[in-house]
Amino acid sequence: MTSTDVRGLSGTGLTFPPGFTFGAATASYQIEGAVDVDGRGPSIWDTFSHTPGKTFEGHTGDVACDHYHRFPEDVSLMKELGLSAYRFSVAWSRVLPEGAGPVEQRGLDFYRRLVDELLEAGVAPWLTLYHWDLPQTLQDRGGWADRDTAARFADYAGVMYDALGDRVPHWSTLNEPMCSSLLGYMAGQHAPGHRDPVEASRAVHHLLLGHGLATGLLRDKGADHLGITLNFTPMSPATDDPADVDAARRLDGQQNRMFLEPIVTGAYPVDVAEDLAAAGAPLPVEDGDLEVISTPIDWLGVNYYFESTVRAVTEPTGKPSPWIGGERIEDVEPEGATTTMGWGISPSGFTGLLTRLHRIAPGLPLFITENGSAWNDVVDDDGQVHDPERVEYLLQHLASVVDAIEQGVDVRGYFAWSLMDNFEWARGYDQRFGLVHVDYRTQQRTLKDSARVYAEILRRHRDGA
Ligand code: IFM
Repeated sequence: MTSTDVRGLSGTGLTFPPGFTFGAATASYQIEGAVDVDGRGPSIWDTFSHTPGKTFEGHTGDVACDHYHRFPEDVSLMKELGLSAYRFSVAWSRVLPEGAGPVEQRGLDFYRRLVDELLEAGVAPWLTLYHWDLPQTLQDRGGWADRDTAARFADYAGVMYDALGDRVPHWSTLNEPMCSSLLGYMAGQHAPGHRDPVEASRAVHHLLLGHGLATGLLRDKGADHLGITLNFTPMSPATDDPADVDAARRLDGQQNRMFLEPIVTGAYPVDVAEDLAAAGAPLPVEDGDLEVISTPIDWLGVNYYFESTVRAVTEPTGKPSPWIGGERIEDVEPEGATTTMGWGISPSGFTGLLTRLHRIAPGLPLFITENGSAWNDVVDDDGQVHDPERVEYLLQHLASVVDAIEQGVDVRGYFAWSLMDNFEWARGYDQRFGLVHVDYRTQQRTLKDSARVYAEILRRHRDGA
């Protein structure tokens, strides 16, 4: 892609409302490295990634992108791209090495320096308190299956707000509680690697409870731009056979509605609560919990990657499943091209999702907190990284956001996943989602073509072109 090609974007029709936020996102364990530095305590992802057989070729986040030491360079890249915002997460065990108790000032100072650097560069910090790296000490006491973890999360949120509330305007409690609960405690594909429906159902509820407690506390401390990020996957039945239709209902319930509805309506969907109870894993709701969980938020973070088609099968699939009571449901292979994650590409599903969310929660502004794709990126002989598939994915999905806005959906921002290639959890460094290529041997950063395209879109938006 040459600069002339990039300038040829005028035909894309990508016009966003004034003030629209454009950013990129990362997460602590995926980029920071420095796991033994400055008093950081271990998290469940240290334990999991160091357990043989859990991640691709035994990859760990020990070094990752070494962002802990290289953040000034990374912030310079953000400035060069013209990002107006940067979404990052805090490693709880850097700040509270045991999850609770003494604060590690050196860990807190790292985030202070990062925030200062961002502000200096004119990039607004969007802070996520929890992106999956639970302190191991709390897991040893039961993790998210234990109700007390919700209270510990709120305490940690308070520590962070006291330290950074004066300089960080945008706060988010959790990233994708679906993954923390159902991938971590049901499918066992993520830390802590358990396969227990009762623990999984408890983790769902306690994550949401932690979100509500933290939201209330931060609000009392003065936060006025508070949200949560949920990951949504539209689910369709493979056929109109009632068994397939019911499979799609169940998975839509556990993937999408089970997390959204308690927050925006103050109740779990009745059918989902019944499914979980029938599977012997009832949601452990106590009096008053749903009032806490539905503490008002100011915005909803939406992560979207792909749509799923599902069908019912007569025998259990025998594969680890994130779905409670979903042993007889399987995914249908996506049609057409897939990313290297094996995910289908469906920009129209994105518009459909956004209009649906707007119908369910009409007054709630939406921010796309993650969207992106993984491809086999290499640094070419010309020293550049040509990633036409990611460019196309980006343009198509931005167009879907524009479509949704034109249909009246209140979308206020878009964060690309991810700023740079990083540790893709159980898939290790095998999957590259970045706008910026990272050579993990040298830590050299190289802007991909998609980064240049994104920068050009942002420039045109800023200039009102
Ligand atoms: O890398 C992850 C991120 O941590 C959470 N959302 C999905 C991304 C791609 O799998």
